[in-house]
Amino acid sequence: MAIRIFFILILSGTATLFAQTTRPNIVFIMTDDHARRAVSAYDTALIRTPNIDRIGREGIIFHNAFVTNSICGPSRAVLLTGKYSHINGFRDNRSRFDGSQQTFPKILHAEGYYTAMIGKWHLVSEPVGFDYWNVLIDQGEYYNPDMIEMGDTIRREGYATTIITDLAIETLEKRRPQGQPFCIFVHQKAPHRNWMPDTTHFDLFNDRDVPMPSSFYDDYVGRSRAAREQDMRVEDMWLGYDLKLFLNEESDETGTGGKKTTDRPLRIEPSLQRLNAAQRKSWDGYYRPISEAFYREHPEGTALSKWKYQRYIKDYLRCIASVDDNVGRLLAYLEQKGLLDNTIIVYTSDQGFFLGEHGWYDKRFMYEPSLAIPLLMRFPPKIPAGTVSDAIALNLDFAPTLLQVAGVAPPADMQGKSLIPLFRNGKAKGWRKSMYYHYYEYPYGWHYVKKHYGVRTGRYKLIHFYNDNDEWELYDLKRDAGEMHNLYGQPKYDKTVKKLRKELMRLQATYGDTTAEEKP
Ligand code: SGN
Ligand code: CA
Repeated sequence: MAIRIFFILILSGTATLFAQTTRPNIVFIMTDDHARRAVSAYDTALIRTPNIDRIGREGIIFHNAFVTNSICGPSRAVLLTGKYSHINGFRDNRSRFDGSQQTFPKILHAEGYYTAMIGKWHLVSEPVGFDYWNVLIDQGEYYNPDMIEMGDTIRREGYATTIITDLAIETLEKRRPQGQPFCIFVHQKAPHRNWMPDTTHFDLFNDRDVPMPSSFYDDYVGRSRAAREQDMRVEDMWLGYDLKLFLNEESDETGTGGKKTTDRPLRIEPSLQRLNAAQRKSWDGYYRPISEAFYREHPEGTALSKWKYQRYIKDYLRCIASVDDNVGRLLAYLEQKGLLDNTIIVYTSDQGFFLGEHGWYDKRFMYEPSLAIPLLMRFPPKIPAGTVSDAIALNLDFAPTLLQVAGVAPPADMQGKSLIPLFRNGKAKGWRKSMYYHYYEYPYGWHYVKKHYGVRTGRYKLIHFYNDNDEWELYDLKRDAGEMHNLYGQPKYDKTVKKLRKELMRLQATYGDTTAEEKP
């Protein structure tokens, strides 16, 4: 009898141990403002990102992944809760996350997962539901950032992308209890404004110009006031802060610059004061000659716009090069520790970004460059290598997907769908054919993008801008991928509009969104 009980104990102990050690781990890598076309798995025109690409090549790549509200804090709140902004309460970057609500890291933690959040947080309240957290303050700094480690603020010397990756590796190596499954969030600041590259990446892209999008000089004819009245044109970027010009006159910062009007020494922009002596030396070595050439050549008109675009896009891409290197380091670590294949690795961004399309930087609009996100996942037990999906995937889906991967049933009040049915071959019967979007940050905040909501199907997009205007836009994405021709109001599209409005109302009812100030 005693022997039998002993065996039962051993067996059940082994079973628990087995279940625990084989429950998959989760590594969720999210960058800040990484446009889909700046990942070479999607488009090779801008940059090579071999390490990010590897995740998709050995797993699945989603070609129609979108966010439900293209701005930072809101996107992160959707990730954690699996609920739309009007439900989780975080509608724009002025909000404060209610950490007492249900989140999927909290559920995983309760189910025995070790949970860690590292890097950009941007939800104002303290992280809840993590065994370990170490986050940037607000937007964070690229160089020598201050980070809050479980309540203590510590300055970390070095470059943010590398530091965040180091902390992630250190957490996996030293902090996490062995034998317990883990879920770690690696949230980079890069490539967020003001696009400060690591000193090790200055030499990239110096030998060529990056192609400018054909819509760079967009005149917004036929589109809403929202498109015309935003404040996010590359042409209006700040010369010192955004474009790293050493300043001659105070007015150079937001003016169009061009001529060196006095013989006063060129001054560096105040945000660069954080750099230590070695970083500063390297920084000055690269940017000072650029500033001197600028004042020598004083570009104007289109020459100035082109100069600004190249300065912007090259620094943006250099920040991504560093992200890619660090993704490589993290993958190599997991591989070396034998963790790679029992871990689901997700690579994504908190939203897309304009890389000069319509003349813009930033995001917020429901237009494709900011609505779409890169989304690649690797998980050999469930995802065959080389899987491609055209299905509409949303950031709303991350929470239920990752819970299900961990063997936990997603709570019924989560509004996303598990992406697991798409893992086998990128398709699933009865999958959603449309998505709902709602953006709120107006008239306060940055860039003055008017409030709007809309619906996107495989082919069409209908947007309603409201609040201080009441305008609609309709795009046929098949014929007009660049969203240059607003078809709303053309009689030939009346039927399409009617159908889309019906779908919009259906989605608003499904998700319980009564926050739109004017209903269609
Ligand atoms: C900062 C940026 C804005 C940007 C917001 C929101 N200005 O305020 O350009 O739109 O963040 O970005 S900066 O001068 O501080 O760089 S988000 O990704 O956090 O939503
Ligand atoms: Ca962002």
